[in-house]
Amino acid sequence: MSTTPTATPDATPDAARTAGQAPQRYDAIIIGAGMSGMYQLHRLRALGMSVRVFEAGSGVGGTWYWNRYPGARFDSESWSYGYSFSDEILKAWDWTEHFAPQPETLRYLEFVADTLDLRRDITFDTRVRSAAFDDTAGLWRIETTTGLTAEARFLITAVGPLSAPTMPKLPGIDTFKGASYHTGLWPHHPVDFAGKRVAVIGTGASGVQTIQEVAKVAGHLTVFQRKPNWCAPLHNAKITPDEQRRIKASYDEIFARCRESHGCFIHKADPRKAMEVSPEAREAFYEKLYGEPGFGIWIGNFRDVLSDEAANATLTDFIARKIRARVKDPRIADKLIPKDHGFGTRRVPLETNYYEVYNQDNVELVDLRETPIERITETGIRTSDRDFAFDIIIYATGFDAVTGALDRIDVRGTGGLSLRQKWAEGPRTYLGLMTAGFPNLLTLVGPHNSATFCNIPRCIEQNVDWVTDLLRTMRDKGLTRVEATRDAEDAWTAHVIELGQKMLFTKVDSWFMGINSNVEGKQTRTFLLYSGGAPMYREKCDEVAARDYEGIALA
Ligand code: NA7
Repeated sequence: MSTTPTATPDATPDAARTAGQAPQRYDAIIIGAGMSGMYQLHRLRALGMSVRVFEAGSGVGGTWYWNRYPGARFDSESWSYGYSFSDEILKAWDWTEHFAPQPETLRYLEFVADTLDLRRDITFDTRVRSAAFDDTAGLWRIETTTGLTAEARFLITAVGPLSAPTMPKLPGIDTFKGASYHTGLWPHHPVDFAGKRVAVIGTGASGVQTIQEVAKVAGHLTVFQRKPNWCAPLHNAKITPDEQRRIKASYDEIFARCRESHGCFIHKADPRKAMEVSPEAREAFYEKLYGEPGFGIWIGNFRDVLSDEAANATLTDFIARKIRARVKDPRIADKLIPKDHGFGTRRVPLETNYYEVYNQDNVELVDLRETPIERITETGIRTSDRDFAFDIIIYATGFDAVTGALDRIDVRGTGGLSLRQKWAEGPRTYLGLMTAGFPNLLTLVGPHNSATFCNIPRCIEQNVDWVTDLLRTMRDKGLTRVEATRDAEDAWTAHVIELGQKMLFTKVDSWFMGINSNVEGKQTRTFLLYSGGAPMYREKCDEVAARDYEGIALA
């Protein structure tokens, strides 16, 4: 597949010298130069620590570096998404759209890297293959795919929750003679769809964004849908100069509002329950939310629509009617309406004219539950029903979520304990930031961490600030080893699972539940998120710190 971006080695001279030689020693190693790795580097450098970031890509940006597929953009309001910690950056950066497209977000992150002079401590084009803790020396040693080795007291993973792309398990993928791409490994060169026969497999958030864009120019687009998702309108718009001024003047309020809301979005759940209001008032409220930008319909809705089945059914029915009204052919509309889960119980893709795409003559929907794909052929895709010919196949088939990027590194704790094995039945963590048996390992945006269900930079800043405070405390007290206790880990894991049971998310298969049909061992539901909300999570983290890092053995 022509999916891997061209690698331009950009390793620093210092790190390059370590290839085949004695490992370079740092105070901390960070894996990943996305939003969390960049900010963590900045904070630790300010503590006076020596830090090296290893990044698989050729540039900064993580998610926004890799996901260059057509139509990729925020579902968070741009002005609520950027880093909040630097007035200089906030003042200097102008978002052009309320929901910025990927190229703009990547430019923003490059601008941050320049402003903070981050690149000098990042080794690019270098994927960490293994990390092992040497108990005697109290050091993490890492090996990379380029042969570099390095060691550090602390290992901080900033690998992202959706960064391990997965291809479908289908025979013949390598035999296809046309071009094929995974949305999460999109090439850096432009891809021309004009007049081409294009297939998209997958209808999650990435598939929906891709489909609505490709449908504008493709000669013919065939969408291969296994399960439909409930989508809602994005209502994006350009930011006017007046709005720009207002945004810049109100960052404090914007971030304060985010801090108070469950997922750190500007949308706060309505304090009412769905059944407390009349059917007319309910319908009017749903209509209002459906007409507003962003995730309001999902997370700014009645407070019980994601936890109470009857409440959820009213919203689900409303959205189903919207889909029927927007898609002309009732049989196609029916295929686009999920029957096995309610609205919002899986990640809601936000869309712009997505449903109208299926009214176009150049677009066809193939329901894989009726006619499954049998194989990829030299010329296209064979389903149980027929052979399709394509010039381009796009795999929008998602990621091995949250734990997947960590699973791809051979992480070994004390006594050679493998993280992959420890988490084989589901992750066990303390605060989603640590796991017993792996001293001095800190997992930013790890499983069971509120950052996995969040307007993510808001939670990233919390994660990084907390970790930085921990390392500063350790330095000030002359401590060198930090590890979650088994008891604390057991209690946190039980707390995460108990909270999850109250939510409808946990009754449905999705990446929230660690389900990925293309990855062995990921067919059993295990809740990967933290559903207590960012404010409660923050409070718990702060309590732990205030109680001298309760539940954490410091030595
Ligand atoms: P998702 O949301 O995991 O979606 C993946 C899609 O690919 C989904 O529709 C899957 O269908 C489909 N899929 C996966 N494997 C196959 C096979 N083998 N055959 C057919 N269809 C398949 O990933 P996205 O990249 O869209 O979004 C991930 C997150 O990134 C998103 O939630 C945002 O937070 C950003 P299924 O539902 O499993 O039947």
